[in-house]
Amino acid sequence: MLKIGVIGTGAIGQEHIERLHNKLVGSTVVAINDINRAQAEEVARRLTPAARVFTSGHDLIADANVEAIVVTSWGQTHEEFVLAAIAAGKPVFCEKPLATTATACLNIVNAEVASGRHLVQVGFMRRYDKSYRLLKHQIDSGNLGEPLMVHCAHRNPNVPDVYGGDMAITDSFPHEIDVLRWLLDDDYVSAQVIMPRKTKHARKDLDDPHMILLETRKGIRIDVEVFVNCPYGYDIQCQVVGEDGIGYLPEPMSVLLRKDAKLSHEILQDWKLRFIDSYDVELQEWIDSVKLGVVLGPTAWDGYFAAATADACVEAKHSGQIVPIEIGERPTFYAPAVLKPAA
Ligand code: NAI
Ligand code: ISE
Repeated sequence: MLKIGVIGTGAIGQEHIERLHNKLVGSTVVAINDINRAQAEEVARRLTPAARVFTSGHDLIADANVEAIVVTSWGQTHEEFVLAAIAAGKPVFCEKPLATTATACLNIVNAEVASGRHLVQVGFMRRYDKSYRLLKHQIDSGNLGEPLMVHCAHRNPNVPDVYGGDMAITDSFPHEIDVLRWLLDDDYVSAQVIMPRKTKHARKDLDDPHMILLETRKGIRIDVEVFVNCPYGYDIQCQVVGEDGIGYLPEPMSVLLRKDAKLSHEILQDWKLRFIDSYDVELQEWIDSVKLGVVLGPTAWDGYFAAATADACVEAKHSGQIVPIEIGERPTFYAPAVLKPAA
C-alpha cells in the first residue's frame, strides 16, 4: 500500500481522498492537512478515520509515515509544497496549476532537475480521458491527415466568487493548453485574445467569455472559447480539422430521450461528473508508476509550459497584441526516453 498524505481538503481534495483511500487499488491516505483544521478533521472522520490530521503541510511532507504527497490546496500554495516534497525526495502529485506563475513553475523544474529524480506529476487529467484518447488515436494513426486547425470550447455553468481576474486564462484554459499540446504533439509560438461582447450572466468584475487563439510550431491554428457563465451546463468541445478528415471529441455517453415533445441528451453540470473516470485512471496510473519508481504522467515541464503560455495569453488580452510564446528548449531531463526512476 502506498501511504499518501493529502494537503487541501476542499472540493477536489475530498474527491481525491475518497478515490485514493476507498476506490483505487494499492493506496491508503494516512495523513491530511488543511488550513481549515475543522474541515480537515471532518473529512478525515468521514473518509479516512485512521488518518492523522496535521496542522502544517510541511510537517505532513516531512513525516516518515508519508511516502507520497498529493497537493490539492489553492494554486498559490502549490510551489512551496511541491518544492518541499522534492527536497524530501518524495513523489508528489500536484493539482493544476503546478504554480500560479511561470517563474514559480521554473523554480520547481530547476529543483527537480537538480535533484536528479523525477518526482513531480501535474493533474492534467484530460490526457487520461477516454474521449481525448480516442481522438488522439485518430490523429496519431494519420486517419485525419495532418491537423490544420482546432476549434474548442470550455464552458462552465458558473464559477465561485473566488474565481476572479484572469482566471478564465490561468485556471480554466490551462486544461486546453496542456491537452492540445499533447494531442497534437506540438508546442505554441504565439497567442492572441479577443474579447467578445460580455454575457449578462457574468459578475460585474469578471470578463466573460474569452476567445483565445494559439499558433503552433507546425503552423496549426487553434481557437478556444472559454465561457464560464454558460447557463446550460458544463460542456467541453474539441474538433480537429485535418487535411483528410475532421475528428470530433466524443460527447459523454447519455441516453437519447424522446420526451415532452423533444428529442434530447442530458448535458452534465460540472467537471466532477464529466471527468470522473479520467481522475480515476490518472491517479491509478500515478499510484502504479510511483510504486515502480517512475513518474510517467504530465511533468513539471508540462506545468511550466502551461503557465508560460497562460502568461502570454494574459499579456495578449491586456495589450490586444499577438504575443510570442518563447519558452526555450525542454531540458533533456524531461525527454520521454530519459525519464528516470524516482526511487
Ligand atoms: P477549494 O477552495 O475547494 O479547496 C482548496 C482547499 O485548500 C481549501 O480547503 C483551503 O482551506 C485549502 N488550503 C488553502 N491554502 C492552504 C494551505 N496553505 N495549506 C493547506 N490547505 C490549504 O479548491 P478546489 O476547487 O478543490 O481546487 C484546489 C486545486 O485543485 C486548485 O489548484 C484547482 O485549480 C484544482 N482543481 C483541479 C480540477 C481539475 O479538473 N483537475 C478541478 C477543480 C480544482
Ligand atoms: C476548475 O478549476 C477545473 O480545473 C475544471 O476542470 C475546469 O473545467 C474549470 O473551468 C476550472 O475552474
